[in-house]
Amino acid sequence: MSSSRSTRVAGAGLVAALALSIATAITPVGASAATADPLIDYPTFKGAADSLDRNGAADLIVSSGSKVKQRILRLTPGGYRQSGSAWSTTKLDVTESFESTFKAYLHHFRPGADGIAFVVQTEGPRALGGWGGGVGYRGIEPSLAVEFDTYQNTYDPNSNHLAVVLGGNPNYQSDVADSPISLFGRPFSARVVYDAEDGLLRVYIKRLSSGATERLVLEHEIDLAEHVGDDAAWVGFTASTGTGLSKQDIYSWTLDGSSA
Ligand SMILES: [Ca+2]
Repeated sequence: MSSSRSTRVAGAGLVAALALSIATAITPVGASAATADPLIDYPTFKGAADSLDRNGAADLIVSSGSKVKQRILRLTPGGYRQSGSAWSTTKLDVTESFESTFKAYLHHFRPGADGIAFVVQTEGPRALGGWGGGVGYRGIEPSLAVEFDTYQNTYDPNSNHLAVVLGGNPNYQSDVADSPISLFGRPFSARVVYDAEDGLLRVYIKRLSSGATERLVLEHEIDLAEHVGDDAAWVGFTASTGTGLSKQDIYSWTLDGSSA
């Protein structure tokens, strides 16, 4: 690769940006904070080993950045043809509304591949899907995946998009939209909100820099309990790499909802 020097320079900037975003995250939350305790709450992934089932390439590690050292969920460690998944041992009642917020950082080699997904599924705590364009959820069924896709497969619009995918088949996107921010190379925050009463799923994304605005990217009508065939579902993340590869990290995760 001819760009090792510029990659190193950019990398130093990214570590600083990430340090800033983590520091920002420690400040008290605003008026929108829920009054009840979250059902799932990982400000970091310290102590998560017993409450998070990991499969494939996924692991809990201490991030090796020079300025940020904390326990994170690394879904893929940056090898070829990897897939990883992680599911909370706390099952979610999908007949009720919920809100899931997480911070992710997809980085390492350019171009990035293949991306991550926030997944609700009823296959089980060992569910693990295909590598490459499968984003770690291909074949997990029944499932709802909200994917953050950094690699353009033949069925994808581009290499920086979000999609709602049902039934574990990324070849068919129920809804798809360009990401308003770069998914690769900079940390971002995403929020998936399900309104059970209206049967509406909304996906928001935000850069982790000061003054960044959160954007609504996807809005999808779905009866989630009917789709996954049960009131109780596993919830978590998947990711994959292929011939392109990334380190794909979740730094924090909070879910407000009802226990199944
Ligand atoms: Ca893709």
